[in-house]
Amino acid sequence: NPGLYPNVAIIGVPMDLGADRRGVDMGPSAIRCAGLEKSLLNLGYQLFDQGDLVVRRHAATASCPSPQGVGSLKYLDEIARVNGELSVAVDHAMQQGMFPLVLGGDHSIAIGSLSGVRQHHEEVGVIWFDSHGDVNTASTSPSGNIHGMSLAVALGHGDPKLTAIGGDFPKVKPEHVAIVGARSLDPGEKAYLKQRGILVFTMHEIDRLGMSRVMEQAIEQVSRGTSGVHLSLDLDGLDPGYAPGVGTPVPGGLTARESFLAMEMLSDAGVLVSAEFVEINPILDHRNQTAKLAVSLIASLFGERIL
Ligand code: EXY
Ligand code: MN
Ligand code: MN
Ligand code: MN
Repeated sequence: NPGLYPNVAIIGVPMDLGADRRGVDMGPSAIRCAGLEKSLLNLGYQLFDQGDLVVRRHAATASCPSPQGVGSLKYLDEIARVNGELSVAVDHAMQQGMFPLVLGGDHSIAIGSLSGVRQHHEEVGVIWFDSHGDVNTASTSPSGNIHGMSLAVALGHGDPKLTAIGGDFPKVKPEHVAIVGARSLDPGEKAYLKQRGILVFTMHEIDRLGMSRVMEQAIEQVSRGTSGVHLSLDLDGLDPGYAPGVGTPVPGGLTARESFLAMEMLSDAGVLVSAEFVEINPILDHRNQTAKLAVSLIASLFGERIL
């Protein structure tokens, strides 16, 4: 079932400078080793694996554990540079009629993905699947880690080196975003989300309504007035029981079944134009279980069904 996009461009981004803990830079390898290619080929897709972008680490940041970066925006310059390249890579893939499937890497790479998609869709819908909101700015961030700021940057709030990537304008509008799975929001993030009326399905709503109704409403919200939807899936949206290999695990998360249902519903809606799977940390994983789960989720998103 190749669906709408028979050609898939795979773009790896071995980035971990947006997070405090090293290891998510190995995410793209882990996902490939978990059998991504075979799984998508079996579904009838043509794959164009572009390999990995180059993330520069000087000797100090390459050590493990990584030394804490400094300032309110750690490793800003390199993160901005890589996201600029990612934006171009996503843009080129879409220019060639391919579906960009971006493999992270920490969640700061959503900045480049969304900037690239925005070159092709003036109004982009976003499903932000995450235990976090990632809407901090330098002034609200408790950590200075840019992976906790990427959605705010896409909405136009952040350092100009990041918000200007791919053009100095917001890449996404607040009414075109739905966050699914939230359960760890900083005080400044709560204020940010409320102020802008952003649709957030926390675990509370998911427990009360069920994933089926939540995804119906989320898809409806992000499809209205947009020409395409981007899925930004942070594996820490799932409960650490299912996805232990993530940079910042948060208990009380989504089950595998809820997550599969979300992928199937999104796939059935036929609105998706791009996707990214981020924050897999193989160092913390058990026998690549989290990357394997990611590959299964990707297969569901690309149309795999039981019958
Ligand atoms: N909200 C916290 C911060 O900004 O530091 C934690 C962010 C973790 C971000 C992860 C990837 O989604
Ligand atoms: Mn995230
Ligand atoms: Mn997260
Ligand atoms: Mn609109």
